[in-house]
Amino acid sequence: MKQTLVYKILQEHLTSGQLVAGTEIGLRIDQTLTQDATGTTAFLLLEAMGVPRVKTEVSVSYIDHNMAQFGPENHNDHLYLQSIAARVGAYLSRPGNGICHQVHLERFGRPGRTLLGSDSHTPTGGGIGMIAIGAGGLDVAVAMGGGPFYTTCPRVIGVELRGKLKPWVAAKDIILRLLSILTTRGNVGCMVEYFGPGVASLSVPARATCTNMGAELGVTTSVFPSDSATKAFLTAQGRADQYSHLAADKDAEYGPIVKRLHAERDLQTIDNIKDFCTDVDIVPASDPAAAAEGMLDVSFGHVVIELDKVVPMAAGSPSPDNVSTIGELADTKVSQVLIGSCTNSSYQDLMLCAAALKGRTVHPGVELGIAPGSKQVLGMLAANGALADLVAAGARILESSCGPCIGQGFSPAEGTVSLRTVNRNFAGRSGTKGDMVYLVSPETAVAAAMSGEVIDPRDLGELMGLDHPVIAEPDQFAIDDGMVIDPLDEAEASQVEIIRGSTIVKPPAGDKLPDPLNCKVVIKVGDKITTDHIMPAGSLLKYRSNVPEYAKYVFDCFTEEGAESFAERAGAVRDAGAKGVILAGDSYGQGSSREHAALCPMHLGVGVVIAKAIERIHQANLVNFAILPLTFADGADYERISDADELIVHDVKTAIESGQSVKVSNVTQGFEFVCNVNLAPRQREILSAGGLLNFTRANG
Ligand code: MIC
Ligand code: SF4
Repeated sequence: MKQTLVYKILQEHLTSGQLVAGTEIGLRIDQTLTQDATGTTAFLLLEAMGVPRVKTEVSVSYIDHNMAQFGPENHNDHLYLQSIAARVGAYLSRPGNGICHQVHLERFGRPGRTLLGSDSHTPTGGGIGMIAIGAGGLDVAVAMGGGPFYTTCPRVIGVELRGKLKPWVAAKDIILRLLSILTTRGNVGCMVEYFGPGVASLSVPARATCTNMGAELGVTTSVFPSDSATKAFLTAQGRADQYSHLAADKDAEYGPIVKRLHAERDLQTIDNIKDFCTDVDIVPASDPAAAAEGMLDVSFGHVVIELDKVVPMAAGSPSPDNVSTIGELADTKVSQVLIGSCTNSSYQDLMLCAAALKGRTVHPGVELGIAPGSKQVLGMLAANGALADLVAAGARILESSCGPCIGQGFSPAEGTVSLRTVNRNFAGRSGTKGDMVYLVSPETAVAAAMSGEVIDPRDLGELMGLDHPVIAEPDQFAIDDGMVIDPLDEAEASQVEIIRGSTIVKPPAGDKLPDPLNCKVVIKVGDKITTDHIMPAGSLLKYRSNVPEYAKYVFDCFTEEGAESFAERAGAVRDAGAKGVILAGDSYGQGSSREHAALCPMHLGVGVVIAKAIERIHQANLVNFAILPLTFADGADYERISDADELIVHDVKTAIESGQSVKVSNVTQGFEFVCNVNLAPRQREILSAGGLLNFTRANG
């Protein structure tokens, strides 16, 4: 059978199961990546599992998120991470070396390998031909200990690229176009595979921009073939020996992919699917209740994007799929521009900005911040004079870290527009309530920095006499791994003392769920609730290593001033001997991999999440921390349940062990409803054991 590239790499790493879409498979993990905001928990859990030494080919612990260092917490984390990496045999990328995904691509990523990272943008590695997956820290800890990673064998969404991008149009515009077609919803259980004649024209950093933001589609990962562009990149990184050619079999088949969409509400998406996909077929939803609500099953073969026809795009708050063309936003006044993050901070990206800004000054109405993705990028810009051009133009050079992308500084003023090359624009993520953040390419960002408004970068020639700068890929990147600490040998490692500041608190393990489960709704939230809503980052990120403290801020964005917080309400339910319930709409838990969005609610006594749909990484994190994830059999029941209703989930044990559905009584309102139990076999075992930590301890 002709195989996709995804299936070829999966096949080579299969430890259990078969490559049948929708079924559970176990994968051998070659490499892992952690970052400090999720890494402290991952390593604390690794310690709790009693794993003395990592067993992967490469495990890298990055320090790139918590760099603001207000108070001792961040530095305490850094010292812990450095000492534990030395103890267990992991590489440590020191603060200042750069953002995990950019550095991993430059220095460690390898075609055909599997990478599991405790960060949702780990799929960036797909740009170099890896199967790179984001997961919770506990899953990554298991992989560091040599355990397989379990996931759903994917349906593969083929994205055929044809032609070549026009000047001033960038990889970011490709992925924004794809987001407008596939949206952030309904892609759980899929992986994206790029193929076709247009692939060759894209460099590895450009491909990595597409795979990075594949996370926003909600797919498990995205992958590009490994070809001469990959070889050129690896050669320029001094790693030519790590190249291997990888591609799907000729005529490999993709799809059909079915998306359930609403005939009216999703009209634009349906039109986009018709315009950009092959073999489109639209029928009423197979489920009669859904069909009655106007839902359709829209199926297609694969997506086709003609690169020549892609135009500059932007995604406006509060969702990365809220996409329009730059033309539609023309003349919008811009007060702030940020170029950086793991999406668009490569050497090529920043060289383009430097070339555009050379000899000019940032518009007086704009503050421009630039955060180079890595020490390598920053060093090269410094060496070739581009950094001086940026500084001369008035750019504020920020450190090579996540920084503003995760709300750590550089927040925009109220009521102003911020154009950012980052990948997420969830409400308030920039640190400002009611923010208006547009996700754009570096080309569009720099055009706004110069003009003070949203303009189509293709007009820069006419408006400012600026020709499109052609940035050659370097034959040789500046290679200096001095900020990476290599693993010690076993004898030396065993002597290392682990440094634990007082702000590093052992995370709680889960508990078995009672049967029947008496519970109470602590919060009712709507659709598209992201992990940023559940567990805010920004200035609170420093509490990541201290669950009891961090848990005080669960769902903080929904607490009115002076009102009881979620933590207080959940605590009261827990103290009364019941479990808390989180009630949610569609796409619950979108966004990051942060397991604190499960761990902190668990600490507060939450035992169940009932939603219309739950996103992949978050669903896995809930299970890992012994919270039962349920979905409504009939979405209409969501409307019938109110905040503070008391519920009883019946036959919990059977539901967890083998049930496909479970009966729930609403005691307060006196009715019953049914929920689906969508658990893979191994997840059932984990929940039965009271969470992954207990399961791993019991099963070695
Ligand atoms: C993010 O982009 O939201 C983060 C911060 O990188 C998270 C990880 C975290 O919350 O620490 C992610 O994407 O997984
Ligand atoms: Fe860091 Fe932002 Fe990338 Fe997350 S999305 S890893 S916060 S740069």
